[in-house]
Amino acid sequence: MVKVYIHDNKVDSDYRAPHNSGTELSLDELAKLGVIYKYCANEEEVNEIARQREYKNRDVVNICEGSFKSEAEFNEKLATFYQEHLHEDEEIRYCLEGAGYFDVRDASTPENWIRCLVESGDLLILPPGIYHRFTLTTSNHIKALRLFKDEPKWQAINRSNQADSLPVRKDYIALINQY
Ligand code: KMT
Ligand code: NI
Repeated sequence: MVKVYIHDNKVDSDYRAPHNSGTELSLDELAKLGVIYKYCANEEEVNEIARQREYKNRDVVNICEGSFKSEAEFNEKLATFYQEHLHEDEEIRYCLEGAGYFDVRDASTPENWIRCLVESGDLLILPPGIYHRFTLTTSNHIKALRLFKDEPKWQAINRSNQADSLPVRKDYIALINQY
């Protein structure tokens, strides 16, 4: 079961630490950011969601130090995932093993991050245009299923003025303003 809370915004310690400010959020509050959480007991349940939402591709990522050629490559990958970014497509991630943190930007207090701790069985649906980032926990391992609407390719657009003015970003702002 996912755990959702406001990140303490402290940058002076390991970003893989929990950084729990002590303020938890409900799944309803998370849904107001357009983020949907589901627990899936098995991959069949994930397949059903993928079918309903017309997903065409997927891959499995195994992120731990041993799965990269060098420590430098591992650190580089983590740095990429931890860069604040958005996607033009919806992002579905299903945690198969291990754990990870998906941080999504709060809408009412945009300097805040909402941290979602996912573990085995947790599935998150991030809407197109939401700014987010990802990192491991101190256990340093996640195996996750990544679902792609179309191209089996991970395309991230880092936060910038240009990203802010993309139609997908404007659509996202319009979406959350309805809640
Ligand atoms: C993303 O878009 O931030 C990711 O796909 C992170 C890696 S999935 C565990
Ligand atoms: Ni992403």
